[in-house]
Amino acid sequence: MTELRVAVLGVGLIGAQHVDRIERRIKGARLAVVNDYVTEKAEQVAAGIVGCRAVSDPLDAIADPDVDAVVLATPGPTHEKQLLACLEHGKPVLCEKPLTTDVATALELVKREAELGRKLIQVGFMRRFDDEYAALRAMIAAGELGEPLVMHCAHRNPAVPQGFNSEMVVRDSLVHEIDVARFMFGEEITSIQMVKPAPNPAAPGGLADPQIAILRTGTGKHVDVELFVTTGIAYEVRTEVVGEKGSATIGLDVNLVRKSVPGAWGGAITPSFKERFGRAFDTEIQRWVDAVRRGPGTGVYVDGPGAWDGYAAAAVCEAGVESLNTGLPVAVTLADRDSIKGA
Ligand code: ISE
Repeated sequence: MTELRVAVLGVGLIGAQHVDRIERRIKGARLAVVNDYVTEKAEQVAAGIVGCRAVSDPLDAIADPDVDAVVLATPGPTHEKQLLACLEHGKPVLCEKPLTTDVATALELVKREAELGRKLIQVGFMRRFDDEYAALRAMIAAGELGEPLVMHCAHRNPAVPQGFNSEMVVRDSLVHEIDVARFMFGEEITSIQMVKPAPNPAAPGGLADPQIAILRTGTGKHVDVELFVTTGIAYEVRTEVVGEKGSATIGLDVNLVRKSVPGAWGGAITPSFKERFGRAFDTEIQRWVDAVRRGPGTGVYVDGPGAWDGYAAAAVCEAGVESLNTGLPVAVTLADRDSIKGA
């Protein structure tokens, strides 16, 4: 295939970053179409890119004959319709999380894609493409930690946008560790409990922060996550896996360690997910573009987490939100994957 012609739908925070990376760093792809619910914003982006047009209706952008593949960075509630349109037109799609905002529609998408017999949907769990996460995964897979048993995670943000509420801590933030736990352990999550400790006095009203998540996997492995999204300090995302033969930690931000101030030492910490995961996003999009270009020969248009992973994460989030309200552990029940041929 010649250069992949990509449509980016949604040019807000993350969509604009994808536009920039496709324009500047990704090989084998170019931007053909952009879309946003604020039409002028899309027009402004398109005006700066040779060969790129703004299309005001997202479904028209997907159907556009000049578009080979789609990046969805639109608000979650619009994903279901847009993903169905991608399947209908046979267009490979990289969809930022969430797959959809409820479990039933997420499962429906899994089934629809399976019926097509082609893997067209990739979900944007970018941490899987980060060098440190990939190294930890490889270490576990090689048996270097023996049987992995426990995972401790911290997910701290300096601040969140206005209107970010307690439920969003589960659906927008914890969702990453849910995917990481499934990725590292290679098992589904079977229960989740959310705990709300004494709140940060600086957190806005309506936001329970910090929160602690306790997850259990199919074979009884334990995962705990501290979520603290109003630290005022930095973007800190750490994961420690403890196994039969030792432990390993990633996300310590240990790059340059400075000892140039008398009586002190230190280094730099990332201010936001853009700096922490920028390279992971580049790798994710490059590998997706490469997979899509190979797709006609392989029938596989993804290289990374797919629709099932998006569905499984949505199911755990749904149970997490229920637990947030009751404080009790909530069981996660997934559909029988083996009964959905091709899922
Ligand atoms: C945001 O949506 C993200 O995906 C970030 O990676 C995460 O750290 C943040 O908490 C979310 O709000």
